[in-house]
Amino acid sequence: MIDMKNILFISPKSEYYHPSLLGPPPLSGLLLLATILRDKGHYVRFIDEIIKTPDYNNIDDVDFVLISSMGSTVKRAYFLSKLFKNKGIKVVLGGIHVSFLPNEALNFCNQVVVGEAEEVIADVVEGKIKSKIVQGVRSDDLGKYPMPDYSLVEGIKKNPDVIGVTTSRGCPFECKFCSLSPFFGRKLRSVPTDKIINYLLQFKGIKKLHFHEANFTVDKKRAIELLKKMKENEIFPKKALSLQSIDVASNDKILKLMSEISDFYLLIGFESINQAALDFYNKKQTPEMIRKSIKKIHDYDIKIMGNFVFGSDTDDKSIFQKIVDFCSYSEIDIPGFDCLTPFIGTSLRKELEAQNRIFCNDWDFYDMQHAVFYPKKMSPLDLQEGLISAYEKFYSTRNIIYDLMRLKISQSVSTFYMKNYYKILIEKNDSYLDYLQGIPTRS
Ligand code: B12
Ligand code: SF4
Repeated sequence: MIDMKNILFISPKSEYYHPSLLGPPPLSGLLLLATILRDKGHYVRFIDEIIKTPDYNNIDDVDFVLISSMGSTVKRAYFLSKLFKNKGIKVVLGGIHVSFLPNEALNFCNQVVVGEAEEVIADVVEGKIKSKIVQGVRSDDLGKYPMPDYSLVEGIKKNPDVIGVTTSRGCPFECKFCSLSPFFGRKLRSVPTDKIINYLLQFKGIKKLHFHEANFTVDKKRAIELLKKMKENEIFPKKALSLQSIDVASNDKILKLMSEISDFYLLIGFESINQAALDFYNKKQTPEMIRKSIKKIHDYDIKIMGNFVFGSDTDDKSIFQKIVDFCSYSEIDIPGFDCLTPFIGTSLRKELEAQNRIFCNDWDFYDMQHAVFYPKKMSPLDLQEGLISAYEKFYSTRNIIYDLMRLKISQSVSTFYMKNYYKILIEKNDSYLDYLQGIPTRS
């Protein structure tokens, strides 16, 4: 017989606007923890602040508050943490940011779980683990955990329009700026495909299915098996999105299956088309591989959300126009532009810290949309303005008209929507530009 606890889960929303916040699924890792505790007999509430934010002043009847964190949401997590701690309620923090900075987090909460929490979370809320910093466990057997139960999310539709599922963890690569391989490790660990299929059967014709892992197709055999079973079981989401490296393009079977199953969007970190920058990022790809992969993926009528990072030691002010031109002539469907960001836990951060090049440690701005360090060949203001100019140039009225003239209707519609999203992002960042004006140049 367990001592049943009332537990409130919160997936916090950052104060700043991000285009990716438009209609995304709740954080599946946090929801998985809620599902585990519910299955153990605890009473759980799950708030995703992107869906709804209740008046927390009216919430006193809980024993524990469990809050997640990534760089851009951690200040909100700390704010909520203090709010509940002041009411005498125990607060536990977890997630990628606090896992690398547990001592910072302990200024705001009672306990911090470092890393993956499935194995320890019940013992934490049941009081069997009392240490302030709790070490999580990287289990090889992901099949023993339940799948996240979306019905726990407050305010979500009975048949949600969008869900996220994490079918594997780990990525064998070591890109310099990435916190995922330090966090989940380089070894790939997967949920058994039958378990995923059983879960997805309840979402057969869902509007959007997101695969949330770092690298969906890194194990080609597994990806083929999963996609094949989706096809056999008629699991045909209207749109599907997955994150993976460009080697997906080397496998025709995967691309064919993807094109048969859904209107697939592949989010791929191209990062640059300049070999020196790719080498700086430790990205195991060449501009030639990037060009070929785009062509191949498009041959299967699959859409590409290509991400590019600005600010490598080899980038000067000419990089922004070069990347925008590349995106236009290679017809990347939805390019995303990022500032290189020294996230906690990355080798990039260690390198820039050693060179004393980080001037901003306000985590609100660790969202890949703000210049927070001194690039080598331009100023932080140049980097910020260059990022904005890339958005303005690619998502422009001129490009919308150009696509319409070539009868690329869906492309012009998505450019139109993205133009409006990014317009808001740019407007909201005016004060950051003012701040950067005042940053002294590096001697
Ligand atoms: C889904 C997702 C989103 C969704 C989030 C939906 C939501 N409702 O918040 C959307 C699309 C909105 C999104 C947006 C952004 N995201 Co995002 N996102 C992800 C993604 C792809 C999957 C998360 C996931 O499900 N992981 C799998 C689960 C199993 O892992 P987990 O969430 O970490 O949870 C485990 C542990 O961390 C721990 N845990 C987690 N929370 C808690 C809480 C407690 C109390 C405990 C005890 C334990 C615990 O236990 C879990 C199970 O083991 C990750 C990449 C990844 N693969 O993780 C990026 C990632 C988290 N995002 C990232 C970024 C940068 C962003 C954006 C800033 C991008 C942008 N420029 O727009 C925005 C910011 C949004 C914001 N809220 O401010 C970075 C964060 C880097 C960092 N170190 O901070 C990541 C790591 C991707 C990357 N580029 O490297 N994102
Ligand atoms: S391929 Fe993607 S997930 Fe893997 S280390 Fe590089 S950036 Fe991170």
